[in-house]
Amino acid sequence: MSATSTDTQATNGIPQERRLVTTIPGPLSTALQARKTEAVSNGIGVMLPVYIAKAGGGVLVDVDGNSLIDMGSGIAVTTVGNANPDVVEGVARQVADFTHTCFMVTPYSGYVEVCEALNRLTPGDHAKRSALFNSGAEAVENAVKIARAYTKRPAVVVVEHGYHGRTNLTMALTAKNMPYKQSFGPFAPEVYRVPMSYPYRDRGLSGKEMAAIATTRIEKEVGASNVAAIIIEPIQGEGGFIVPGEGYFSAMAAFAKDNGIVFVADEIQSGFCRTGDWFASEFEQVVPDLITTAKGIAGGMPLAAVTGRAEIMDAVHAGGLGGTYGGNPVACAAALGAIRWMENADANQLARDIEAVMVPRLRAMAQEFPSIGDIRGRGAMIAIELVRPGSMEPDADLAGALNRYCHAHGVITLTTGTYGNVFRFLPPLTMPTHLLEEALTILEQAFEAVAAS
Ligand code: PLZ
Repeated sequence: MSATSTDTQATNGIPQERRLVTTIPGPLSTALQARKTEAVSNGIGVMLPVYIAKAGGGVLVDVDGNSLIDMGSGIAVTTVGNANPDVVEGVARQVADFTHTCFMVTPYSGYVEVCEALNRLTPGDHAKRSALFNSGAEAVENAVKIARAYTKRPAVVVVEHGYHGRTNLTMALTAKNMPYKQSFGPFAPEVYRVPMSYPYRDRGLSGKEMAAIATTRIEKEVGASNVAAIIIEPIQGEGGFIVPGEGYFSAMAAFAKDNGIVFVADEIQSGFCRTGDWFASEFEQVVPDLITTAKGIAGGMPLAAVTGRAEIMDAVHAGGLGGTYGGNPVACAAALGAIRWMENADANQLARDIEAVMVPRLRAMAQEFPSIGDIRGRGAMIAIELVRPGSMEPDADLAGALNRYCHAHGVITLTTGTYGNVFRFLPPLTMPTHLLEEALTILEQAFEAVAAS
């Protein structure tokens, strides 16, 4: 079968099955992990030491020949599937033509085309500009630089449970200490954190009420006229897939607008059809001033962007933004392939289809297992929050035990959240339904096994 851009499975020729031929991890992975310990800094942790040889559709195949169901997409990156044919074709063509010139020295069309696509696809029909970088953290840092240059103000406001990266400024913007910030301070100044709307834990306060608390804090403790930017993830990623209560995100955007503050939506995890919309901001019809993207933009090649209002993006002096590799031509070709695939395959519908399978199954599980305190998310960004039954006390141990069971049984799952008690699902949109169902069955068995032990 030839791969085409309407091939919604994009299997990379790999049988779409869960198949274990060794224990997990197998002997070849175990040997590689021993070499990793000798060669790689201990600071680089590995969640599941299964070394991957090939991937596509809904599976990862390891060096021992095990085929595992991928419910993580490398943390929301391979949304279009691993080795997606449109990405592979674009990369192969570009890498054979030229690999680098540095856009700031002698430019090339791919960079411009990616910026045109971003300007077209992001919310709002105002004049926009984009700038390309290598990683999500770099995009967020640059959004702050741009907002400060435009407003000539120092302060940056972020919210509880927020995650924005691991560089010095983005560590300051990130809420959680372990493992992201511990031992790495002092952090960048002029960063202020205000409450997030977290419906499961806000004791009945609505999204609008939480926004009122947050904006009052900004006014009283920072002074709105000192704030360059408010940065919020429309659905939080590392914070625990927290979906703010209705009205929170739009009220924060309105407050920014009223006070001349640049409203930045960090869509690095939630963007590019992950939630069933091109960008999760669209759900509340919010048009951010700036939007940061990465991850799903380029099917696994390192690329990130800041996109936003032309007058804000152009407030920076020429040469003020950049970097050697930002918008590398091979990464741009990958992005153009990924975006083309998302448009042709109706990726938003694929994400909604995944939600339609997952949420009813998870609801049924919650009936049986009272440790599922909350089910939340949208599209192919769904999570369950685990608590001690009869309470709201976070149960990170249970999340860990379920994770180990799923891994041992050939399903790649991820935990997340400030309290480490959120079990999250980020399948590629190329996940076949039968594998999605099978992954949920393994999760069900994990609950049963942990309950029995
Ligand atoms: N903003 C919303 O989700 C990256 C981090 C994994 P980079 N999230 C995964 C880890 O443990 O490092 C992320 C994000 C949001 C920014 C970032 C940062 O993106 O490409 O990892 O720098």
